[in-house]
Amino acid sequence: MDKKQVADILSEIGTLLEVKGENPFKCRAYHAGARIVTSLTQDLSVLVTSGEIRNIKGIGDALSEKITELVTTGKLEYYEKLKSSVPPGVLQMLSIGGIGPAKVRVLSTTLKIATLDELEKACKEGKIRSVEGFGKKTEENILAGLSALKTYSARHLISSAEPVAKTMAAFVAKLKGVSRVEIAGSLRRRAETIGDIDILAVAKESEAAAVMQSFTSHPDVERITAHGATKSSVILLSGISCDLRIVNELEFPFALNYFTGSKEHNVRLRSLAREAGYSLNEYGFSKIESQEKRGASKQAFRCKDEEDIYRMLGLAYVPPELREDCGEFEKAQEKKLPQLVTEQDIKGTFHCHTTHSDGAHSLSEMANAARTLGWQYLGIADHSISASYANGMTEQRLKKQQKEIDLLNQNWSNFRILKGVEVDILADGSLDFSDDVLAGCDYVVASVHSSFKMTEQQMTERIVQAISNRNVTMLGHLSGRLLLQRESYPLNQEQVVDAAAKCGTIIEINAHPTRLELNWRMCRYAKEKGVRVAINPDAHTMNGLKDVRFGVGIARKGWLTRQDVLNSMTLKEVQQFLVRRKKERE
Ligand code: DGT
Ligand code: CA
Ligand code: CA
Ligand code: ZN
Repeated sequence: MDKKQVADILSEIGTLLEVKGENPFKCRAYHAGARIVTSLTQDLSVLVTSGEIRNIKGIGDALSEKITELVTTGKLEYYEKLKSSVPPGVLQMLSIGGIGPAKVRVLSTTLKIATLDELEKACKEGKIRSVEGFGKKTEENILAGLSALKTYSARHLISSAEPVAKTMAAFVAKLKGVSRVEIAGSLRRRAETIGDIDILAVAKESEAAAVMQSFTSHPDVERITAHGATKSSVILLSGISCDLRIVNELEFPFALNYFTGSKEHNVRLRSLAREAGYSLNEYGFSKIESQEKRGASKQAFRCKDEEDIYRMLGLAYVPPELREDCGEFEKAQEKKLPQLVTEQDIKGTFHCHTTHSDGAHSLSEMANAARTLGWQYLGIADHSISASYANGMTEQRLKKQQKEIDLLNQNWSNFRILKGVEVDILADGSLDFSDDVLAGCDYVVASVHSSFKMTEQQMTERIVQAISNRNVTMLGHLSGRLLLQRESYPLNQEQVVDAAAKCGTIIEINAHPTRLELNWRMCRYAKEKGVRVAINPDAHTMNGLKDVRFGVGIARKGWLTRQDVLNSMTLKEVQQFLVRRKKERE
């Protein structure tokens, strides 16, 4: 378990204790412990093994024991027990924006509210406002929070859905009689968020029932919502639903194509098939005979894979990411689909954090993790001074970091840490570091982190002004949206892209699974305007570097090729590019 995971659990314990009405000092100790763990510069497992964790200021015996158990076993009995002592409905109430643990406690004790439905009812009946310390405003906040929860909890981040899908698919693949397994649906199309997981398997007919039985009795299954011979659906403990469909070998390509979707793509593909005199569905492909004879004397065509299906219709193979009925059919007809960027094209990245601001790992830890991924460079862009919540650096601290980078860079001949910084775009569009300091960096990422409440025009002008600064190399997370949490601030994204095109500014695809923007639709607009993108994980941990792959998914979904993506340059090319760009903007 890494620092972040440990810190999250400690702070959850603090919250649970608050809900249970425990001594406030005890609650605060856990929240404080979480903050201390996050900001530790040393390796947590070393501190635990050596027992030094006990001597850290603010971490007493109770906390150090719990941290030790978490780090060594990956679990904590105290936490599991505490969690199970709070009714599930009350836990859910904590995930609503608009009420904190203290209020949840009051509602569950005075009004005996134990589920979200009861909470909604109490709000609508105006019962909440009668409780001391609550008002009409709180009622409205709770209702708004509930409605957001409903919209959002129906979908999942790709980072939560993907590992679950892989586990279930690997489980099915090992079952007797199963010869093929593929994850289909929105996950295969690399959508921004995932409704449910769709798994498709080829199994011997004689084993299909047993396969379904094993699938529905997997230990991660919380509830079975459908159990059939060819299709079953379950809700997993993680809250994500998962469908399994079993087909035979011949049906597989058609089923894979159908269940990959999107629905809109399927509809178009079927109608193209129909125009060509074929009938296409999830089981096969056949020549349309006369209306009455359909089904009876179907002449079925074999397709060995999805490529075959597209070929039969005179189309180039359409990669799953492009199957959104957004122009892919026209290009596939002309055989002019782009050669999409791949994970193997990625040679490094640009927007990562270290312990110099709010990252969990040191410069050298991050660099070594990047080298392990086979990268040639790692761009570090820690926060600037205004990001005080994120331990933003002063100009002096940035200079100190750069010296440290110079020293580290002497260690390698084929790898470099690039010296970047993530500067805050202030409300008036200016940046919080001086031009001199920015000019001393290899590159500069500029991002909005505060003052979201502006009109669309103000926000657009603010960002356009920032990226027009000649020291700014790239724009960070364009719209500020957080998937399943927060909408974008009002912004005319096209205008910003137009401005970026004019000054040659790069726009990042922030690959953090909660951001994933430039969104894929805007990627296409950016490409049209000649704006290059950089795929940035915004990593705060070594593991976070791997998020780049989600960004590659978005880039592919946005029709981008390796030429459109800065990270596909080699170290040498990137260094030359950055120097040249500086000269051009002088
Ligand atoms: P999701 O789960 O909301 O993230 O999105 P999908 O695309 O995975 O949708 P899902 O799980 O409902 O269905 C999987 C695929 O099955 C979908 O992408 C296309 C196909 N499909 C489902 N329902 C229909 C339909 O009514 N018509 C057609 N043509 N295809 C459908
Ligand atoms: Ca799905
Ligand atoms: Ca589904
Ligand atoms: Zn960042």
